[in-house]
Parts: sequence; C-alpha cells; structure tokens
Amino acid sequence: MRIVGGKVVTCCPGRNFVTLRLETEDGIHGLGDATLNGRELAVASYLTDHVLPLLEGRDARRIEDIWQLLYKGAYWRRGPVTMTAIAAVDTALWDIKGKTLGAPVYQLLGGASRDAVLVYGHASGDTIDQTVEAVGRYVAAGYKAVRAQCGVPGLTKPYGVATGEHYEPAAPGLPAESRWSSERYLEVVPPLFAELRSAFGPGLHLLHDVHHRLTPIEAARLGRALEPHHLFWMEDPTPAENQASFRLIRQHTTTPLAVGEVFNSIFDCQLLIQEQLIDYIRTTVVHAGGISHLRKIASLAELHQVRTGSHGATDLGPVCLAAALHFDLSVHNFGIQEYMPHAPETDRVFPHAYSFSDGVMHPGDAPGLGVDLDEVEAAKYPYQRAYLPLARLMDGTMHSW
Ligand code: EZ4
Ligand code: CO
Repeated sequence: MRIVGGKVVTCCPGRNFVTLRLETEDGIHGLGDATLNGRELAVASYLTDHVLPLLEGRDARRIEDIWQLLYKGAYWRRGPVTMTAIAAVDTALWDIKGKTLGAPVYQLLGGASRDAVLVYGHASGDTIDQTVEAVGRYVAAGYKAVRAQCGVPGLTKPYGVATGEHYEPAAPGLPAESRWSSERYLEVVPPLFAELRSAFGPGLHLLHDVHHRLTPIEAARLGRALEPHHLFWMEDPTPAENQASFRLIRQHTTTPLAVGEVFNSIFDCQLLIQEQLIDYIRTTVVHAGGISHLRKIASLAELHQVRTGSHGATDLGPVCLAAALHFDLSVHNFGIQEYMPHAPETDRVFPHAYSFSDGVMHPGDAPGLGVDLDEVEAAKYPYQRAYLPLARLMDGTMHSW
C-alpha cells in the first residue's frame, strides 16, 4: 500500500494547529498532529520541504521502518522540530493501519488494559479562595483529578492562571513578558494545598505544575512542604536538561515527581527513569516521536515502576489527544492523562470519536484514531503568529517560563 501524497494543513480555530495528512494509493488517508507551540511553521516546512518528498511511493504499512528512515536518515538526530515531524508521520501511519484493518488503534497496540483513561483538568484562580472554588467546579463536573495553580501576590500573569474559562498561554503577536519571584511563589503553594485538602478530603487527586521555575534545592523544599497534602504529583519542579539534578530533589522529598512535556526522545529521560528519580513520565505523542517512540519510553519506564502521565494541554491538537488516548488505554503502566477541552471551533475543524464522562476519557471504537480534519472548516481560520510568554526575575534577569 503505497503513499501517494500528503499535505500539511495549518489553521487557527481558536489557536494554531499543524496537521499532516497522508494519502495512500487505495484512497485511505491518515492524520498526524505536528503542532509545536510558537514554532509551528518550522515543523510545517520540515514536513513539506524535507519529509514529504521522502515518503512518496513508500509502503505505508512499514511504520517502524519509515520511523527509522526519518530518524537515522536525517543524520541530525532528535530535537523538537525533527521529532514533532517524525511524530506526525508515525501517527498518520498508525491511523492508516487502523483504518485499513478496520480496528481502533488501541486494539493494534495490544488492546485495552483498563476500562477508560483517568484524566486531570486545570483549575486556577487569582487567590487561594478563588482556586478552591475553581477546583470545586471541576469536582462538580465529574473530575477525579484536578491540577491547581494560583495567583501570587505581587506577580502579574503567573504560569497556569486562566484569564478566561480555560488556560491558554500562547497569545497572538510578540511574546508577553511576566515577572517571577520564587520566594513569593513558595509562600503561596503550601497553604493553597492545605486549603484544598481540607476542602475536598483525601479522595480527590490534586496535582501542581511548577513549570521549571525552581532550583533543585527550592524544589526539594516545596516537595517537603507539600508532603502532608499528598499530591498526585509535583510537575517540572526544575529544568531537566541536567537529569542528574533530580537526585537532589529525590533525596529530600516523597512528593511524587512528574517530568517530560518538553522532552522529545527516550534519551531525555533515560537517567530519570533508570535511577527512579521520577514517578511519572510526561512525554506525549506529538513531541516525542509518535506512538512508536512513546511505546519504547513506556516500556523502559515500566521496568522501573515509572508510570505515564502524558502532556495534553490545548496546544496538543485533537489528533494528538486521540493518539494519546489510544496509547493510554493500551499501555500497562499508564498513570494519568492531562486534558484541557479544545475550543468549540477546534472541535468543529476536527470531528472526533473520543469522549469525556465522569472524570475519564475513551478514544472510541472508530477504525484508526477516530479523528477527521474538515478542511473547508479549517480554511476559515488562517494561521496567526503567536508566542508563549517570557518570564524575567524581579531584577530583569531572563528566567525559564
Ligand atoms: O505550558 O502546553 O502541563 N501543562 C503545561 C502547558 C504548557 C504548554 C506549552 O505549550 O505545562 O500549559
Ligand atoms: Co506542564
């Protein structure tokens, strides 16, 4: 079954998405998400200019071989742009295989390991009281796990605090700048979780994203302070280019750690997993080489009792969300899936079979991934340049956002 063509569709139904569509000679097509927030057009060009010419005429059934061709054949290995492009091709080929065999992708991955996929939602507020109320709204909507982020006095636009109903950090135009103080932040987070635990009792899973802002020793202190409130996880406590820095955090706290939304290969988390420095690996389909590579990461993690907790913010398109749900349903060492509902315009561009109810999701049983791309609808929303914000310390020093 030859690949006879493909194209990249870039659209902005509420936010930017890049989607790859591959065509086969028998008329079956497959979709892959290729969205890299704030750097979308680099991946679109990588696919159009450098990958599509290589795929023409190849056998669409040879998913692993095509993956290795794109990885080893580029000579320049890894990196977010390359791995997002490879992920798009890999995802589209799994979609094609499922449609060809008349089976949902999770059946091809070994079948369901659980009834449905536990997801967590994003609650936030400017103050602790508002955040407690926001978490209450998620509980009322059926969520069993909620991430809580809170404003910090003296800081404008801290990470994770929504201005509208849903948190969306990328904004049209050039990057917005925010200021950051770890000292002020560290004053707010422990009392927030003390309040949340006393308001909702022991049954609710509570999560928090530090978003790479702390040093290892600060993260260790926060992890310790949060221990009485038994979080499901503390995410990205410090930047992880230096994986060994997690040894220090790990020695000092039993708060579970989740890392990896910016990782793009198994080599980014090899030490973290093998030394059991983390509890959850957050790599996801679109940024870590697709379903094929994510399964290898999950297999390594399984050996070390690390579970998966894939990234799933709104900048991961509906095709990635569907692929993530097929992966989550099938893989043995699944932990949780991040879930932020997409805008209604996005859902109209990408009709889909996946569904949410009572705190869990299911990818559905449509053949392939179960997501379509309505190109007429997509054409109504042309790409708009947008960037993630920047963060500087109070004295103006550039910091991690
Ligand atoms: O900042 O997806 O856990 N979720 C997150 C997200 C990321 C965005 C970046 O594009 O950290 O909000
Ligand atoms: Co995060």
